[in-house]
Amino acid sequence: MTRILLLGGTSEASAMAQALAHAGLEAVFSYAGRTGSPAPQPLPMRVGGFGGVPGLVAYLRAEAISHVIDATHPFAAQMSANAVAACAATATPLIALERVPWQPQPGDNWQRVADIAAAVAALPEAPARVFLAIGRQSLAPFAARPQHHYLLRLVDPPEAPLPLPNTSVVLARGPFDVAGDTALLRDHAITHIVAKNAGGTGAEAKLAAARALRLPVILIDRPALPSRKLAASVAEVMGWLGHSVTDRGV
Ligand code: 3Y8
Ligand code: NAP
Repeated sequence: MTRILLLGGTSEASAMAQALAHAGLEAVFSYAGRTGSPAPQPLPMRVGGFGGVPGLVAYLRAEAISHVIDATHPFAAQMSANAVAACAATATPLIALERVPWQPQPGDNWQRVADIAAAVAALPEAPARVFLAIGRQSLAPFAARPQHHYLLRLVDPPEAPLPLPNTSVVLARGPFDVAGDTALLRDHAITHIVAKNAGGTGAEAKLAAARALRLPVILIDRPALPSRKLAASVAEVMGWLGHSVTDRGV
């Protein structure tokens, strides 16, 4: 009896959900509940944490989950680590739908850094205008560099005061496009971009915009993850599930 838990929150997860629904497979789409109104999905959804590894183990057993697909963001390291541990503990087959990191192209001016702290350290001393395109959860470390003006792009309006003194905030959910991101960088006279090496297409527009405007990018490498079975495409995951995406003749 196939009953799939899809750990979501990315464009790839949304594409995966379409394929599972199309194949008529029983599946549940899981969001952490980070945003106020996450995009609807063609599958039953659950929202919120499981309660660490024990909570996920209990969920897998209670819901008789037969397969787990981890299609979370490459920076959702805790969720991915918990999925590896819980699936090992319950002998539940697990596969991660993972997008490859972005690679520099001619004209890119990237400085690769290991983590958020290294990104803070990589900013110049002289006041700059920084597009801090890393969301909301990792802003506090940049308060160590209050001399810069920070452009923030958030999904929801901030509930608490922001930890940075000198900011502009735009609200947007993405996926983003190059024309929009180029206009954004120009309108805010941005001199530096800080981004996570998320990979995929939903967030890469700012890199193309930076290339066009010849702006430097401080690019944060993704955290290390425990080894698990990987798939690079929805079709590969469907093959793993023993169902071809063309199962229904599409
Ligand atoms: C709640 C679900 C889809 C999925 C769309 C992708 C693309 C647009 C680009 C920039 C970078 C950032 C951020 C980003 C992108 C997609 C994808 C992606 C980056 C939603 C979503 C949820 C989240 C959570 C949110 C984080 C934040 C990160 C914004 C929905 C829209 C910066 C990551 O306020 C907060 O707490 C936001 C938290 C985790 C990173 C952070 O630390 O702040 N994503 N993003 C998911 C859940 O609850 O489980 O609301 O509909 C999903 C998407 N965000 O179906 O089309 O696939 O990557 N998301 C980064 O890459 O740096 C924006 O602005 O250029
Ligand atoms: P994280 O730090 O790896 O996870 C922290 C905790 O949040 C997890 O231990 C789990 O709580 C809960 N959680 C995370 N993802 C979940 C999911 N899909 N379903 C149920 N619970 C989940 O996670 P994060 O980096 O904050 O990312 C949260 C969500 O946003 C994920 O869906 C991710 O795909 C999406 N997202 C993240 C980023 C990013 O930059 N981090 C970018 C785009 C999208 P319990 O321990 O209680 O189970």
